Amino acid sequence: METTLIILKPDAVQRGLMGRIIARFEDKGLQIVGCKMMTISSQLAATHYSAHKGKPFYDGLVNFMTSSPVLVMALRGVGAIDMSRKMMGATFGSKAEPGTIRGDFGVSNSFNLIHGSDSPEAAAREMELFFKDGEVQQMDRAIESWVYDMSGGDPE
Ligand code: 3AN
Repeated sequence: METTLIILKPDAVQRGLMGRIIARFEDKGLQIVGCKMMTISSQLAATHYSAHKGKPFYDGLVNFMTSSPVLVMALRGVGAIDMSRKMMGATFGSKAEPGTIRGDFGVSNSFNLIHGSDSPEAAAREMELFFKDGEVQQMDRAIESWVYDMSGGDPE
């Protein structure tokens, strides 16, 4: 099982898209094990996006991400990191395929609605940055054996 960090960005929150985006992940079978609204500080945005420091879009990105509240989510599932990235679609709303979150809900390149960790290393780092101890739940889902084939012992 993997746990990935998803951020519904200020545009998704302001446009009232949280419910529809969350529903897509729940419909898919991914489990929400952490969820909260917060306003990202400049310091946290700088740490989170440190790989992009110096790029032409960096200042705009930090301003955008700190401009209004976001919703952060921890999503758990087998292959949750790649699966949620596929569901998000390409980085730019103008290029993202229909059927993806960015492809269906946005046209902008910089206001692209959602962030998702892009590797297991990034997921571990980002989960630590955005969630404190005790904020991510360990819970058994009653329907787990209908979401996954558990007949071989491992979720399949
Ligand atoms: P993704 O979110 O699809 O993983 P990254 O990691 O390449 O994309 O970029 C991180 C964020 O930086 C993107 N979500 C997007 O908001 C912003 N970004 C990346 N490239 C550009 C760009 N050329 N112009 C404006 N914003 C960009």
